[in-house]
Amino acid sequence: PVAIQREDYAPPAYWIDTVDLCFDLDPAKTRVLNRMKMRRNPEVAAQPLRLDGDELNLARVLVNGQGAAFRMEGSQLVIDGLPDDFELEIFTTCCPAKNTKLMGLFVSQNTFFTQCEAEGFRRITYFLDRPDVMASYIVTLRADKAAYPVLLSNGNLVEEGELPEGRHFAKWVDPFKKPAYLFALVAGKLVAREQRIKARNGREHLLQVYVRAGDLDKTEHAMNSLIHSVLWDEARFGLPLDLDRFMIVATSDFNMGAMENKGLNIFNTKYVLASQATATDADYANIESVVGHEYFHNWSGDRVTCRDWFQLSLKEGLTVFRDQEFSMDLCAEPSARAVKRIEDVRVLRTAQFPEDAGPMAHPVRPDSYIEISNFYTVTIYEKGAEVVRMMQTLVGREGFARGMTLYFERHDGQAVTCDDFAQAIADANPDSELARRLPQFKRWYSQAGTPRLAATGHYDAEARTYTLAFSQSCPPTPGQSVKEPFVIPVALGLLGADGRALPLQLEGAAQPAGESLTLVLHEAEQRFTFTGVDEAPVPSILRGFSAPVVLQFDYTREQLLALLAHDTDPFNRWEAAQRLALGAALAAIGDDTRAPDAPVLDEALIAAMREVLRHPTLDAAFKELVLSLPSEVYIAEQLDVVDPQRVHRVREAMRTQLATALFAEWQQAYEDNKDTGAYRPEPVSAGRRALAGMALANLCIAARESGDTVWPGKTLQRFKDASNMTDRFNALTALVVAGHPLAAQALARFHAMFKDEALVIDKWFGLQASAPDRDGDVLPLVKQLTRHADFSIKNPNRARSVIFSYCNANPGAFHRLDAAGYVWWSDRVIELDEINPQVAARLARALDRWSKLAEPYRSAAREAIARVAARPGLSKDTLEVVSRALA
Ligand code: HT7
Ligand code: ZN
Repeated sequence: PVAIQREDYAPPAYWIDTVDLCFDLDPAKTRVLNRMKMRRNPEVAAQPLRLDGDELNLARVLVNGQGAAFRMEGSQLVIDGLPDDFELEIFTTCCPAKNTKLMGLFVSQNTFFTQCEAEGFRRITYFLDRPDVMASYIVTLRADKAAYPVLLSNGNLVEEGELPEGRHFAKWVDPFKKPAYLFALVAGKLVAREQRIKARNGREHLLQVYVRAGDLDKTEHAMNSLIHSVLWDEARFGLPLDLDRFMIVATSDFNMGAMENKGLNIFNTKYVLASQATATDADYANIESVVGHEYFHNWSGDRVTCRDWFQLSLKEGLTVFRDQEFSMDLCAEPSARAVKRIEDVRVLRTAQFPEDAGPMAHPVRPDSYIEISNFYTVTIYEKGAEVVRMMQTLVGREGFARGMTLYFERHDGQAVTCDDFAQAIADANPDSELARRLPQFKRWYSQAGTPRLAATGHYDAEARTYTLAFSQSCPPTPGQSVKEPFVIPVALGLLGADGRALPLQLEGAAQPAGESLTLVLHEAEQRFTFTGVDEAPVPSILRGFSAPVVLQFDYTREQLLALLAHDTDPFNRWEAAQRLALGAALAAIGDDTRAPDAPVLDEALIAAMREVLRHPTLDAAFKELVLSLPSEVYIAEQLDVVDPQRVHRVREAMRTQLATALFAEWQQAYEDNKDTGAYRPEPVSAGRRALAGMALANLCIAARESGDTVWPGKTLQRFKDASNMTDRFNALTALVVAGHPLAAQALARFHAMFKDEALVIDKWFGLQASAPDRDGDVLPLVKQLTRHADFSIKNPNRARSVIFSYCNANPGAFHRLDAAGYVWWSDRVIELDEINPQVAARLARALDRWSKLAEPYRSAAREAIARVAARPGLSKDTLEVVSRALA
């Protein structure tokens, strides 16, 4: 397969002004009549028209109503000798029932859905399937009325009626031009929750959430999230809803989370359906943020879209930033905002940092790809959001809002680039550090890899100065051996020995800053001196995680304990605990003489954790985060050579130690937080449920060690009595994680209770596949789960719940000395590749970091990847991933 290069971008040779599509929907053979008004792009040298197609049956091609000569070049339909303006009519058929790739037009539970981003529209009809070709769409859907009573597409319903033989039709007109990737249709037996709202600007809208009949009672939260999203975007950025009707439709077969088709968002059921009996607090929070994310795309993605797919982060990074801000702004308490920020950083560091250090590392704006679906990554999304966040830090919140206004004014209705976005934010803030250093700032778009920011502090007691010296570097990544310095905003404060914030007077600055200030680094090495510093301070650097870098500062344990006890910046307070726990883990992992049951955490750290757990004013969600140990993946990332079993054993030892040493505190935390009253999925009570769940898990682990049966018994009772899924699932998890014999009956009961709730059964599978390994028992269990009557590898959610949970979320069970986990992984990648290459390629990434593994894991992992790569007929999706891994 050939790699597409960003540098090769050329504008299209033809434009499509209007598209009139008529579908005769039939699962076995859907007929698609596509009539386009097209014209030559006068700015491009004359050339044949090349239309993209994929797995289509072509029946007819007419140019201006006449049969036309055409030829096929690979999958492209090529027509020569076209006039400057013409009408092109193409008639094709396709088979949605056999579409297991879930791209283009497919059937799920007797309902038709589409997925066109990035290149799915070409599986529906021949087209200029690229985001810079924007057209007006008129869509007519025809189908059997009894089987498909609801017929939906983008925009407004302008006509509907009956047809002979029990069929009916609906005609939709989208008032906005759009690229093909935003096209959508849905047809099936669906019901809708409806809400009419009046926006701040007075315009009325109809909001609809479509689901299968039995699920209507689980749509209230999605609808509320949508209403909040509409109001928030108007209030925060002045961006109103531009449609009379905005629809969300849920499907249980979907490759990703959701899709922002104009006016007709299609969602994975996982991000729509919630009731207190079936969804956890995390599910509720995810629904809020994904509904927000897709809605915010209506401007950042739909009104202003990407010129080409290399610019994907233009819409995805910006929209993740917007959904993160949305979720934070919905938090009533400032502490809940901080918790959300910590959670977002945790995702970045455990998923994006490894990506940036591995074979799939790529810049936020990549330079080349073989299969664009492989680039819907945490780098494009989460790191892209951090780049936008740094822009906001550099221009201020109001300045950023001004920049957004300018961006949408300048580019409404256009397909643009990441440069255009950064330019608009800078132009709206000409006196900002961003505007001053824009070309350098944009290295965040062009250079891959996570920068290392090394800092040292020097206190001069005589001169009463404190000097911070910074040096930045960035490791090489595939295709980029040398990196230039980045612009790095570093928010910081200084603490005195008693925890007080020290005043900040930067040498050379006219005014003292408050308790926190932001330095803007731009050179490889820079020093900053603070004057009037009366004591050796503890520096709190990179507050709020002000840049996506690895901060290397040689904190003493005492300094970290001081930050954990006193920092007013919640992020760095949490970070101090993470550093302490990480330091202990790394020391134990590196100690070859360590006895298997030797303690890992020292008394001072346990005492500090005890303080946090007992703290009278800290909120529960924050406590839960501080008490959460760094994940095995995060610990492994800090090592040059990883023995996954050793990492697993050390982390388990830490967990057991925290569970037993803080037994009394866990009991208290459980008693204090177990009753949260009538269920409300908001951050404060969710935090209390999370802490109660963590306490229960620790109490069950401690009970395992002591032989106590009281807490496991109480946990089983809690599992049975719970009035919401969060409490029930936390209790079940506590029994499973502790490996208690009562887990088996709880799991059986859970399955029986929820056998008809697919999303809950996904949890049931996922929990077992991610359970801690005891003597290699998880792989046989996972194999057994794939033979369970409820398992289907064709359903992406179910495949993820078993296969991904095992391969990606259970390193202690996956990395086996006998390599059986890797062999099983390679079999599943190969099996999935024939069904759904996108899902297969995601799974193929589970061994991205193979070259860091210690022997014998390293050789065995390489062999398993090579086995996949050698498979004849592999999709380009999977081939790109495994080839990069082996390169
Ligand atoms: N923009 C959406 C991307 C998406 C997608 C991409 C490839 C294959 C299937 C897909 N489904 C949705 C999702 C989003 O970021 O909002
Ligand atoms: Zn998105």
